[in-house]
Amino acid sequence: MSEKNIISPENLVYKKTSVMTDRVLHYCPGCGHGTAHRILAEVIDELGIQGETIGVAPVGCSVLAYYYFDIDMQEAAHGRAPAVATGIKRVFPDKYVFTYQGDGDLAAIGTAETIHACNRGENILIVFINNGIYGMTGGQMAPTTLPGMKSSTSPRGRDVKTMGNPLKITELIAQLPGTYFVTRQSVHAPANARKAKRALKKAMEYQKLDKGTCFVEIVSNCPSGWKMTPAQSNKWMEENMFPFYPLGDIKVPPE
Ligand SMILES: Cc1ncc(C[n+]2csc(CCOP(=O)(O)OP(=O)(O)O)c2C)c(N)n1
Ligand code: SF4
Repeated sequence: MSEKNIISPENLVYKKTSVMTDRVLHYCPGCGHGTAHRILAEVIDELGIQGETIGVAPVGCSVLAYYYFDIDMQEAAHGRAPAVATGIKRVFPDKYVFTYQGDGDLAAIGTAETIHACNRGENILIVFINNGIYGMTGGQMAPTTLPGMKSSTSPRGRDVKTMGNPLKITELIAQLPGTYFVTRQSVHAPANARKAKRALKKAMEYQKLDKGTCFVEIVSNCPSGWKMTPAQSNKWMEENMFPFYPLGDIKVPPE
Protein backbone atom coordinates (compact mmCIF):
# COMPACT_ATOMS: atom_id res chain seq x y z
CA MET A 1 0.00 0.00 0.00
CA SER A 2 1.45 3.39 -0.94
CA GLU A 3 1.96 6.14 1.62
CA LYS A 4 -0.92 8.22 0.26
CA ASN A 5 -3.43 5.37 0.67
CA ILE A 6 -2.87 5.09 4.39
CA ILE A 7 -5.81 6.62 6.27
CA SER A 8 -4.74 9.06 8.93
CA PRO A 9 -6.57 11.87 10.74
CA GLU A 10 -4.94 14.32 8.28
CA ASN A 11 -6.36 12.83 5.09
CA LEU A 12 -9.67 11.52 6.43
CA VAL A 13 -12.44 13.06 4.30
CA TYR A 14 -15.45 11.12 5.53
CA LYS A 15 -16.30 9.64 8.90
CA LYS A 16 -19.43 7.73 9.77
CA THR A 17 -21.69 9.78 11.99
CA SER A 18 -22.04 8.47 15.52
CA VAL A 19 -25.82 8.89 15.15
CA MET A 20 -25.66 5.64 13.15
CA THR A 21 -24.85 2.53 15.10
CA ASP A 22 -22.25 -0.02 13.94
CA ARG A 23 -24.94 -2.54 12.95
CA VAL A 24 -24.51 -3.75 9.38
CA LEU A 25 -27.48 -2.55 7.31
CA HIS A 26 -29.67 -5.41 6.09
CA TYR A 27 -30.74 -3.53 2.94
CA CYS A 28 -30.06 -5.00 -0.49
CA PRO A 29 -26.94 -3.65 -2.26
CA GLY A 30 -27.64 -0.34 -3.97
CA CYS A 31 -30.94 0.28 -2.14
CA GLY A 32 -31.72 3.93 -1.40
CA HIS A 33 -32.78 3.20 2.20
CA GLY A 34 -29.13 3.08 3.32
CA THR A 35 -28.28 6.50 1.89
CA ALA A 36 -31.51 7.99 3.21
CA HIS A 37 -30.66 6.69 6.70
CA ARG A 38 -27.18 8.11 6.52
CA ILE A 39 -28.16 11.64 5.48
CA LEU A 40 -30.91 11.76 8.07
CA ALA A 41 -28.45 10.63 10.77
CA GLU A 42 -25.96 13.26 9.60
CA VAL A 43 -28.62 15.96 9.88
CA ILE A 44 -29.37 14.93 13.46
CA ASP A 45 -25.64 14.95 14.19
CA GLU A 46 -25.00 18.35 12.60
CA LEU A 47 -27.95 19.93 14.41
CA GLY A 48 -26.66 18.51 17.69
CA ILE A 49 -30.05 17.00 18.54
CA GLN A 50 -29.15 13.32 19.01
CA GLY A 51 -30.49 13.34 22.57
CA GLU A 52 -33.59 15.33 21.58
CA THR A 53 -34.76 13.31 18.59
CA ILE A 54 -37.33 10.52 18.56
CA GLY A 55 -37.91 8.48 15.41
CA VAL A 56 -40.83 6.24 14.54
CA ALA A 57 -40.02 3.19 12.40
CA PRO A 58 -42.55 1.72 9.96
CA VAL A 59 -43.42 -1.76 8.77
CA GLY A 60 -41.61 -2.44 5.52
CA CYS A 61 -37.97 -2.93 4.60
CA SER A 62 -37.04 -0.21 7.09
CA VAL A 63 -38.84 -1.97 9.95
CA LEU A 64 -35.46 -2.41 11.65
CA ALA A 65 -34.54 1.29 11.41
CA TYR A 66 -34.31 1.35 15.22
CA TYR A 67 -31.20 -0.81 14.99
CA TYR A 68 -29.42 1.78 12.87
CA PHE A 69 -30.19 5.15 14.46
CA ASP A 70 -28.57 5.72 17.83
CA ILE A 71 -31.49 7.78 19.10
CA ASP A 72 -34.77 7.01 20.83
CA MET A 73 -36.90 5.04 18.39
CA GLN A 74 -40.40 3.62 18.56
CA GLU A 75 -41.88 0.96 16.27
CA ALA A 76 -45.40 1.54 14.93
CA ALA A 77 -47.93 -0.86 13.46
CA HIS A 78 -48.12 -0.82 9.65
CA GLY A 79 -49.10 2.67 8.47
CA ARG A 80 -49.70 4.08 11.92
CA ALA A 81 -46.42 5.96 12.35
CA PRO A 82 -47.97 9.46 11.98
CA ALA A 83 -50.49 8.65 14.72
CA VAL A 84 -47.75 7.31 17.00
CA ALA A 85 -45.57 10.35 16.24
CA THR A 86 -48.53 12.62 17.04
CA GLY A 87 -48.77 11.09 20.51
CA ILE A 88 -45.02 11.32 21.11
CA LYS A 89 -44.82 14.94 19.99
CA ARG A 90 -47.78 15.96 22.14
CA VAL A 91 -46.23 14.36 25.21
CA PHE A 92 -42.75 15.74 24.40
CA PRO A 93 -43.34 18.98 22.46
CA ASP A 94 -39.69 20.01 22.81
CA LYS A 95 -38.37 16.86 21.11
CA TYR A 96 -37.68 16.54 17.39
CA VAL A 97 -40.00 13.81 16.14
CA PHE A 98 -39.92 12.11 12.75
CA THR A 99 -41.47 9.15 11.00
CA TYR A 100 -39.67 7.14 8.34
CA GLN A 101 -42.09 5.31 6.02
CA GLY A 102 -42.25 3.45 2.73
CA ASP A 103 -44.99 4.03 0.16
CA GLY A 104 -46.96 0.92 1.07
CA ASP A 105 -46.84 1.96 4.72
CA LEU A 106 -47.60 5.64 4.15
CA ALA A 107 -49.78 5.71 1.03
CA ALA A 108 -51.72 2.44 1.30
CA ILE A 109 -52.51 1.07 4.74
CA GLY A 110 -51.54 4.37 6.41
CA THR A 111 -53.35 6.80 4.09
CA ALA A 112 -55.80 7.91 6.76
CA GLU A 113 -53.14 8.45 9.43
CA THR A 114 -50.92 10.34 6.97
CA ILE A 115 -53.64 12.64 5.68
CA HIS A 116 -55.14 13.41 9.07
CA ALA A 117 -51.79 14.05 10.79
CA CYS A 118 -50.85 16.42 7.96
CA ASN A 119 -54.27 18.04 7.93
CA ARG A 120 -54.10 18.60 11.69
CA GLY A 121 -50.68 20.14 11.11
CA GLU A 122 -48.86 17.97 13.62
CA ASN A 123 -45.46 19.50 14.28
CA ILE A 124 -43.50 16.47 13.05
CA LEU A 125 -41.29 15.50 10.12
CA ILE A 126 -42.52 12.73 7.84
CA VAL A 127 -39.83 11.08 5.70
CA PHE A 128 -41.45 9.18 2.85
CA ILE A 129 -39.41 6.66 0.83
CA ASN A 130 -41.23 6.07 -2.45
CA ASN A 131 -39.90 3.14 -4.45
CA GLY A 132 -43.18 2.45 -6.24
CA ILE A 133 -43.79 -1.01 -4.80
CA TYR A 134 -44.03 -3.04 -1.60
CA GLY A 135 -40.35 -3.96 -1.28
CA MET A 136 -40.34 -6.08 1.86
CA THR A 137 -43.12 -8.45 0.91
CA GLY A 138 -41.95 -9.25 -2.62
CA GLY A 139 -42.56 -6.33 -4.93
CA GLN A 140 -46.35 -6.15 -5.06
CA MET A 141 -48.14 -3.19 -6.67
CA ALA A 142 -48.51 -0.17 -4.39
CA PRO A 143 -50.66 2.94 -4.79
CA THR A 144 -47.50 4.63 -6.13
CA THR A 145 -46.78 2.04 -8.87
CA LEU A 146 -46.49 3.83 -12.22
CA PRO A 147 -48.93 3.19 -15.08
CA GLY A 148 -47.51 0.27 -17.05
CA MET A 149 -44.97 -0.58 -14.34
CA LYS A 150 -44.47 -4.27 -13.73
CA SER A 151 -44.76 -5.65 -10.22
CA SER A 152 -45.33 -9.13 -8.83
CA THR A 153 -49.09 -8.47 -8.76
CA SER A 154 -49.17 -6.58 -12.07
CA PRO A 155 -46.81 -8.77 -14.14
CA ARG A 156 -48.04 -7.25 -17.41
CA GLY A 157 -47.76 -3.74 -16.05
CA ARG A 158 -50.23 -1.59 -14.11
CA ASP A 159 -53.37 -1.11 -16.17
CA VAL A 160 -55.01 2.01 -14.74
CA LYS A 161 -58.41 0.95 -16.14
CA THR A 162 -58.59 -2.04 -13.84
CA MET A 163 -55.95 -1.23 -11.21
CA GLY A 164 -56.61 2.46 -10.71
CA ASN A 165 -54.38 5.50 -11.04
CA PRO A 166 -51.20 5.95 -9.04
CA LEU A 167 -51.71 8.15 -5.99
CA LYS A 168 -49.54 11.28 -5.96
CA ILE A 169 -49.93 11.56 -2.23
CA THR A 170 -47.23 14.20 -1.84
CA GLU A 171 -49.09 16.66 -4.12
CA LEU A 172 -52.25 15.86 -2.15
CA ILE A 173 -50.50 16.46 1.19
CA ALA A 174 -49.22 19.83 -0.08
CA GLN A 175 -52.84 20.99 -0.52
CA LEU A 176 -53.61 20.51 3.15
CA PRO A 177 -53.53 23.62 5.34
CA GLY A 178 -51.60 21.78 8.07
CA THR A 179 -48.44 21.24 6.01
CA TYR A 180 -45.65 23.82 6.16
CA PHE A 181 -42.91 22.40 3.92
CA VAL A 182 -43.39 19.66 1.32
CA THR A 183 -40.62 18.56 -0.99
CA ARG A 184 -39.62 15.65 -3.25
CA GLN A 185 -35.99 14.59 -3.43
CA SER A 186 -33.83 11.60 -4.37
CA VAL A 187 -30.57 10.09 -3.11
CA HIS A 188 -29.38 8.15 -6.16
CA ALA A 189 -26.45 10.44 -6.97
CA PRO A 190 -24.15 12.49 -4.71
CA ALA A 191 -25.59 15.88 -5.78
CA ASN A 192 -29.13 14.63 -5.15
CA ALA A 193 -28.18 13.18 -1.77
CA ARG A 194 -26.68 16.53 -0.74
CA LYS A 195 -29.85 18.33 -1.82
CA ALA A 196 -32.04 15.83 0.01
CA LYS A 197 -29.92 16.31 3.12
CA ARG A 198 -30.40 20.07 2.96
CA ALA A 199 -34.16 19.53 2.67
CA LEU A 200 -34.18 17.18 5.66
CA LYS A 201 -32.16 19.66 7.69
CA LYS A 202 -34.54 22.52 6.91
CA ALA A 203 -37.53 20.32 7.67
CA MET A 204 -36.08 19.22 10.99
CA GLU A 205 -35.21 22.80 11.96
CA TYR A 206 -38.74 23.99 11.14
CA GLN A 207 -39.99 21.98 14.13
CA LYS A 208 -38.65 24.77 16.31
CA LEU A 209 -41.15 27.15 14.66
CA ASP A 210 -44.21 24.95 15.34
CA LYS A 211 -45.82 25.87 12.01
CA GLY A 212 -47.08 22.48 10.91
CA THR A 213 -46.08 19.20 9.33
CA CYS A 214 -42.96 18.93 7.18
CA PHE A 215 -43.01 16.21 4.54
CA VAL A 216 -39.91 15.04 2.67
CA GLU A 217 -40.47 12.46 -0.05
CA ILE A 218 -37.42 10.62 -1.34
CA VAL A 219 -38.06 8.87 -4.65
CA SER A 220 -35.99 5.74 -4.31
CA ASN A 221 -35.09 2.49 -6.04
CA CYS A 222 -35.75 -1.12 -5.19
CA PRO A 223 -33.25 -3.12 -7.25
CA SER A 224 -34.51 -6.44 -5.85
CA GLY A 225 -38.21 -5.75 -6.33
CA TRP A 226 -37.67 -4.16 -9.72
CA LYS A 227 -35.43 -7.11 -10.68
CA MET A 228 -32.59 -4.88 -11.85
CA THR A 229 -29.00 -4.23 -10.92
CA PRO A 230 -28.49 -1.14 -8.74
CA ALA A 231 -27.14 0.79 -11.76
CA GLN A 232 -30.06 -0.27 -13.97
CA SER A 233 -32.54 0.66 -11.25
CA ASN A 234 -31.11 4.17 -10.91
CA LYS A 235 -31.28 4.69 -14.67
CA TRP A 236 -34.82 3.32 -14.78
CA MET A 237 -35.78 5.61 -11.93
CA GLU A 238 -34.40 8.66 -13.74
CA GLU A 239 -36.18 7.76 -16.97
CA ASN A 240 -39.51 6.61 -15.54
CA MET A 241 -40.06 7.68 -11.92
CA PHE A 242 -38.82 11.28 -12.10
CA PRO A 243 -41.06 12.33 -15.05
CA PHE A 244 -44.07 11.08 -13.05
CA TYR A 245 -42.78 12.22 -9.64
CA PRO A 246 -40.81 15.38 -10.46
CA LEU A 247 -38.14 16.34 -7.98
CA GLY A 248 -38.25 19.70 -6.21
CA ASP A 249 -40.11 21.69 -3.59
CA ILE A 250 -43.90 21.43 -3.77
CA LYS A 251 -44.85 23.71 -0.88
CA VAL A 252 -42.41 26.16 0.61
CA PRO A 253 -42.96 28.25 3.74
CA PRO A 254 -44.05 31.85 3.20
CA GLU A 255 -41.13 34.35 3.13
C1 LIG B 1 -51.34 -4.96 9.12
C2 LIG B 1 -50.32 -5.49 8.17
N1 LIG B 1 -50.66 -5.68 6.87
C3 LIG B 1 -49.77 -6.13 5.98
C4 LIG B 1 -48.51 -6.44 6.37
C5 LIG B 1 -47.51 -6.97 5.37
N2 LIG B 1 -46.53 -6.01 4.95
C6 LIG B 1 -45.34 -5.90 5.57
S1 LIG B 1 -44.34 -4.80 4.84
C7 LIG B 1 -45.49 -4.44 3.69
C8 LIG B 1 -45.23 -3.47 2.58
C9 LIG B 1 -44.13 -2.50 2.83
O1 LIG B 1 -43.87 -1.76 1.69
P1 LIG B 1 -43.40 -0.27 1.73
O2 LIG B 1 -44.09 0.47 2.81
O3 LIG B 1 -43.55 0.29 0.35
O4 LIG B 1 -41.88 -0.32 2.16
P2 LIG B 1 -40.60 -0.96 1.46
O5 LIG B 1 -40.55 -2.37 1.97
O6 LIG B 1 -40.78 -0.87 -0.02
O7 LIG B 1 -39.49 -0.11 1.96
C10 LIG B 1 -46.64 -5.19 3.87
C11 LIG B 1 -47.84 -5.13 3.01
C12 LIG B 1 -48.17 -6.22 7.74
N3 LIG B 1 -46.94 -6.47 8.19
N4 LIG B 1 -49.09 -5.76 8.60
S1 SF4 C 1 -36.35 -5.17 -1.16
FE1 SF4 C 1 -36.08 -3.22 -2.23
S2 SF4 C 1 -36.58 -1.60 -0.72
FE2 SF4 C 1 -36.19 -3.53 0.38
S3 SF4 C 1 -34.04 -3.46 0.98
FE3 SF4 C 1 -34.19 -4.60 -0.96
S4 SF4 C 1 -33.87 -3.07 -2.56
FE4 SF4 C 1 -34.35 -1.97 -0.66
